[in-house]
Order: sequence, then C-alpha cells, then structure tokens
Amino acid sequence: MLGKSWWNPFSAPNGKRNLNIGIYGSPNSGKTMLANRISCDLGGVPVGHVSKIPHETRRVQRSVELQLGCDARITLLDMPGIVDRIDYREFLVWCEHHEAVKRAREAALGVIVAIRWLDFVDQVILVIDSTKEPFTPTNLAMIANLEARGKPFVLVANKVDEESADPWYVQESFPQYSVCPVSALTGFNMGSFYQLLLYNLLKCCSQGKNGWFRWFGRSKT
Ligand SMILES: Nc1nc2c(ncn2[C@@H]2O[C@H](COP(=O)(O)OP(=O)(O)OP(=O)(O)O)[C@@H](O)[C@H]2O)c(=O)[nH]1
Ligand SMILES: [Mg+2]
Repeated sequence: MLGKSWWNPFSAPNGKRNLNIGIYGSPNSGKTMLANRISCDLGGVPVGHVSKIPHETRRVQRSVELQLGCDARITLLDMPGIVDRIDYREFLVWCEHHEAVKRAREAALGVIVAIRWLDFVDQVILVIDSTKEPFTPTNLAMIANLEARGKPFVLVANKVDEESADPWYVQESFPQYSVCPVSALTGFNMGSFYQLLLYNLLKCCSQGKNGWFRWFGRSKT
C-alpha cells in the first residue's frame, strides 16, 4: 500500500518538508502585524512587536513551526523593512540623536540581511500598504528581484480597513499579478489570503525536481 507521502503533495516539496515564508515590504506596511496574525491563526504565538515607528523590525524574526494544510510545516520570517535610502533624521521625531543614528545603522544592516535571506526562503509575501502609493522604487525592485530569482510570491494590499485605502489602485499598479486585499488589523479577507498562499505553496511544492512525478507517484520505482 502506498504511504501518505505518495498522495500528499506537501510531503514532497523537492524533498523538503519545512518551508520558509519570508514577509517582505516597505517599513510600516504591516509585515509584523500580518506575521502575528498568521502565526496566531495557525496556532503559534506573536512573532514580533508592532509599532508606528518605521524600522521597528531590524532583525529577522522567526515564528515557531506552524502547520498549514496536510503535513507541511512552515516557518514565517518577518523581515526588516526594505528601503532604498535611510536618513537618521527621520527618527529624530521619536528619539534622541544618538539613538536615531543607531536605529538608522541597524535599519541599513537589516535591509542587507533581508535581501540575503531571499536565498533561503521558499515563498515570499510582499506586503504593500494600500493607503500609500504602491508604485515605489522599492516595491518595483523587490518584484524585479523576485522575478529574476524565480522566487514564488504573493502580493498583499494591507490596511484595507483604513478609509484612505485603495486596494484597487494597488491591483491596477501591478496588473500582471493577483493582489490580495487584507487587513492584518481586523483579519478582513484572511480566508482568501490563506487559500492563495496554500495554492502558491502547492505550486512551489509540485514544481522542481521530481515534483509532479512524485505527486502522481511516478517517481516510485
Ligand atoms: N489600520 C491598520 N493599521 C495597520 C494594519 N497593519 C499594520 N498597521 C499599523 O501599521 C503600523 C506598522 O505596523 P508593523 O506591523 O509594525 O509594520 P512593519 O511593516 O512590520 O514595519 P517595520 O518593522 O518598521 O518594517 C502600526 O502602527 C500598525 O498598527 C492594518 O491592517 N490596518
Ligand atoms: Mg516589523
């Protein structure tokens, strides 16, 4: 009799059972709040501290191992915010000079570390703040980088609970991708988001070396 691993596509994602999901995006787009919501929805604990001060997350924060469908185990990686320039003076509103300089240094290092981590993530969630202009150099560079690496990703338009949110504009800005509107704060549309994530993970599992063959059991000799 064939084992569970034969029919379960999640059991053979290129031989991997553990998938790393990286949460990327600009500072303050709601990455940590989304990571916390996903982690708690899937039986874990909050991943990190949410704050209105940009670059609150300056190191990669990991969730505990989470279960998402079948027997796939996922680890969420909440990344520092990606930017193309960091000016310590932006932090002077919130902290003293020396603290602002330190924060800016750590934030710059965080960007480098986050980009390096792209090599180790299986799937990316790119979080876009739907209350702001989405067509930014950072978002464009991130998408170009992900495309070039062939890294699977989902686009999320966050903060749709806000009156000024315009998720349709986000979708219009990136017409070649399907954008999932959510609110990490209220949990709006998280069901659709999980479906999209699961669908993408399935694709990610079934592609690559022996993926489809293992799925259909043909690699069994
Ligand atoms: N209204 C609303 N606010 C949100 C939502 N998600 C996050 N926020 C707010 O946005 C701010 C930034 O949230 P974080 O989760 O810390 O953002 P981040 O992307 O992790 O930011 P960095 O760690 O600085 O890169 C906080 O004030 C949150 O309360 C949302 O869905 N709706
Ligand atoms: Mg954060």
